Amino acid sequence: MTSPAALVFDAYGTLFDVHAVVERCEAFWPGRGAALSQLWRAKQLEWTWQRSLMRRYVPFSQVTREALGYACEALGLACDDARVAALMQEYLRLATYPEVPDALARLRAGRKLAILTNGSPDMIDPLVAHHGLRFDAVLSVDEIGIFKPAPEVYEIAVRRLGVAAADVGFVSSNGWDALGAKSFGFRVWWINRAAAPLERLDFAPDGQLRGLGELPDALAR
Ligand code: LAC
Repeated sequence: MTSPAALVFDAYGTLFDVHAVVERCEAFWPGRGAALSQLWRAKQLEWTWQRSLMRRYVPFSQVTREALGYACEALGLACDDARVAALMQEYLRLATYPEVPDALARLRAGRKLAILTNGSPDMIDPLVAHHGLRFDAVLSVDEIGIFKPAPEVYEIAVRRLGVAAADVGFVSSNGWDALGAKSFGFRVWWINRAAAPLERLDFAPDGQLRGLGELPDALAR
């Protein structure tokens, strides 16, 4: 099979580690950082799905802030505006997974690289700039007002990159996003760092890898 003309990456959880916030959470609430980070992320995602089904889009930055407030309340952690602001700031400089910068540099030759994310521009643009990462396009669902895995979202990449769906390689660590992209018609690599079981939706990504560093070789096969 020919190598994809464009590679499109999910952002949060794939390139950037959302649980990089744990350290700051720990500093505020010792012993509770990991639990807070897990619930924060879980609610952030759940509400994107709920809002999309209800057609009640708001930017991901708002969803993320509201999910943080909910998670603190649910866990009984006192949280003021200053702590919310500090943790939202952390989201603008989340660590990349260690292999990401090198892998992106190796993947760049001869093809377009893009991000397609739920993240609104006020979140994703500063984060990409913080790490000095170079992409041909940083695409956000914000331009159409519905979250992944709505098919319209994946269509953004086809339209904006000018590449047919079958020529797009989509890369995500979020199993539900990988399958959303596969359902749409992309070739999909699921970055399954945690060796999690596949979501049971009757179809599968084209490949499963343990990290982004394995992608250049997978594309060459
Ligand atoms: C994103 C979410 C799925 O970056 O993490 O789109």
